[in-house]
Amino acid sequence: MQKYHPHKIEVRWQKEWQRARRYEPYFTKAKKPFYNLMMFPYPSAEGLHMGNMYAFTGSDIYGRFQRMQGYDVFEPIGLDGFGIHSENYALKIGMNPARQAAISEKRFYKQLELIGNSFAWNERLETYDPAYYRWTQWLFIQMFKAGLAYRKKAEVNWCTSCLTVLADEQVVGEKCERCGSAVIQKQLEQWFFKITDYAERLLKNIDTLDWSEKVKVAQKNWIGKSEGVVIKFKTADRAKTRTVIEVFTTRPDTIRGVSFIALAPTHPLVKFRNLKSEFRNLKAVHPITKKELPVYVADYVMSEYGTGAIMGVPAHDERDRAFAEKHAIPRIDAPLMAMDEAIKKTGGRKETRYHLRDWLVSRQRYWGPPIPLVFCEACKIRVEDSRFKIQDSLCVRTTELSIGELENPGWIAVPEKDLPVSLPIIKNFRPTGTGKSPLASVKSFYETPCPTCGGTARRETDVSDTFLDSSWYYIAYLAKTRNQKSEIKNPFTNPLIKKWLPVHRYIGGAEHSVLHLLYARFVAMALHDGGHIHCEEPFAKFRAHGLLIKEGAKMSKSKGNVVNPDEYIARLGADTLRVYLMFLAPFEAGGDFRDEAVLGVHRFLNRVWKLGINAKRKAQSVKDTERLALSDLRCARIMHQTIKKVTEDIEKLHYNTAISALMILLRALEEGGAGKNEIKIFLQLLAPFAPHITEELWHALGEKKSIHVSLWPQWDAAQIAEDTFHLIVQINGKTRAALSARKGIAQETAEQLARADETAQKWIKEKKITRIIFVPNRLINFIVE
Ligand code: ANZ
Ligand code: ZN
Repeated sequence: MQKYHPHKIEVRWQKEWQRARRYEPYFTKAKKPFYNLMMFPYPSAEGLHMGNMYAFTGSDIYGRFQRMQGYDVFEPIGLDGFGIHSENYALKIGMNPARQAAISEKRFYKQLELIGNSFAWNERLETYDPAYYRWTQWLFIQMFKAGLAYRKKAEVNWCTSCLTVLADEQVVGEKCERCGSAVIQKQLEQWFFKITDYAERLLKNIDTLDWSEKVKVAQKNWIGKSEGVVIKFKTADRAKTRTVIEVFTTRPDTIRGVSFIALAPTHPLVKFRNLKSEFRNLKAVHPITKKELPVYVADYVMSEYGTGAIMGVPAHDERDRAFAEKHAIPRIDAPLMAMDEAIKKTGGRKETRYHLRDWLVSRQRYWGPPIPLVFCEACKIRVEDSRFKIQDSLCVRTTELSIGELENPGWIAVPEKDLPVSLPIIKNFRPTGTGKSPLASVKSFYETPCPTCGGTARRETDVSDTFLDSSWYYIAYLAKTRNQKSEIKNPFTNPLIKKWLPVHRYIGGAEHSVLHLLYARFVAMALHDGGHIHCEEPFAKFRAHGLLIKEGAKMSKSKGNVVNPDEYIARLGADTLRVYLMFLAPFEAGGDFRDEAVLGVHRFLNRVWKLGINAKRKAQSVKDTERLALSDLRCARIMHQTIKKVTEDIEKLHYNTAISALMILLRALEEGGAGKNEIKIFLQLLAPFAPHITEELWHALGEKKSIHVSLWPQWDAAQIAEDTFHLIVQINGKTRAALSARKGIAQETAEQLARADETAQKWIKEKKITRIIFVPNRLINFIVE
């Protein structure tokens, strides 16, 4: 008998699927489009690791399942190859990131081919491809023109190892999200996107999304809406001019307990006064008691939140208490005040604040899309001039200037026809650490004529954040499709967007909850408002997969426990590895990778192989009847139960229990001497998990079309119900039919059922029945002449 050799069949099928464009939907004509997206990987140095494969397989199973439900599934793949991660690796090995990218790309795609996913290879993309980042730059320009990009000097996060600024979302516990090094604060002038303008919408829409609950909660917390009150405290400083300190509080009812005021270190008043020590003299007046309160500068007050100043209530607030104890400030245990009264008496105004900060998008690094803006001194003067004019005449827009150009005098967008602003290949791409990008020392790059006045201008030399690249890639995939009438010039005006977006199902890591998943939502909203796309939420359904761990620890390079899928695939085949990974635990829970257990799954597939090949041999010798054979009937219930279970489990991403159900069914089929039909159904149910072996056996059993476009089996509820049994109908002791019947029926009812059945009828018709043998809950046998 032919043995199971995965490496022989897997690559052959992968080639065949690609040749037949099996997984390329007909984009324009698709009747039931289903966009099955998974977060694209950044090509790390080690190549695809087992964690990637875990995520991709889980997403692919769902895609394959939907395809068999008759959907036109689009499952694209690409590489998120720009950014610090790739650049850090290139630095380590001393190779230009562009050259390194070409090498990683080849390797990654090869590995991605071997895992047997139903990728639409034709639409693959790489974010560092100039044809791609040209549109990332275009997107930047739209943000700029719409007034959603601005330049500001601010206290920003600075990674001491990556030597660049980071967005708040990229700082995890005061460490860099990418490299784990310490993050410090630096005053730098940077580009920001006004994501805060969208805080309320980003928050409100969350309730309409079918997303993993933990991701929704994380986004809500990150946006951090607070309904509070701003209260004014006058200063009682006799020497200097009197000023007012505004504090933001969510507990105005504690107003009587206020015993001090604290300012953030960068509060304007601190800067104005310059010397911290001077503050000992500064006092504020309590708006109700009129008592004088000391004013402090405290690190725990954040400059970017609320008003950057707080009222200290040691009696009710933990941090205030700690601070008061340290500085020997009295604690006042006064009764709470009715809210309304507190607001009235203090003259406070209600305000809503969000913790969300604007998205810092510039990076002082090399490996990213140059920010497509130019700075011109001459134009700056002109714009500032026209700004005054606009203010003077109160006219809304008298000039040709975009909001971005008006709000950032001197900054001009590179004209669309001049995109992309190409990233030059340079020798010294090492981060400088000076707060400037390496491009700032490449004269041939930054020297450029001003697009508006033609004078000498200077290009922006920072590049944009990688998260801008990945904020729109799901739109980009649709622009690379075949079978459109004309070539897509602008991916954002692609007619396919309407048909295929929002993404129907998105799968990825929960670590992107407040990074990619928030940025992509924001960018979609901005694009929607700009009239570019019809939907403002990009991902209708999102599920976070679990993490793959190894012997209890998260797989990571630093722990040295990263497992590479290649060797397993070479040894046991992709199908074994796929089924094994999905068998570990529910997909959303993650699992613990253990070597020994892989072999168990391999044995399971070997048995599947045996069953299929044996059935093929039998099929050649014995004529396969369409009716269920007597021995198969024992399998019928479990068969239908399994169809139901696997269908429902896949829908819930409970792949592990679907696989165990298939293991039980396999045992039943082995013992019951299953017919070809049952084996085929079994193969269909297994197909999303193990696409190669099932395709091979499917064809061995005589099928001509791919199993992956066959229709998913349906279960018969009557067959599953525990109170039914298969009534065997015999004529002269020969089985002619099997009917589903309720347990405990009397002979009379059984007779009626049998006579009503078409097949049985044929045998009884016009015959004289001499005797009827009835075995309750089993059979009815007509003895005829
Ligand atoms: C008095 C008070 C009494 C407060 C009390 C809390 C409890 P959320 O819910 O996060 O919005 N706060 C305001 N601005 C701050 C800043 N820039 N940095 C640090 N803390 C700040 O928190 C609002 C509360 O956080 C505010 O209400 C203020 O302290 C503090 F028993 O005012 B509260
Ligand atoms: Zn100019």
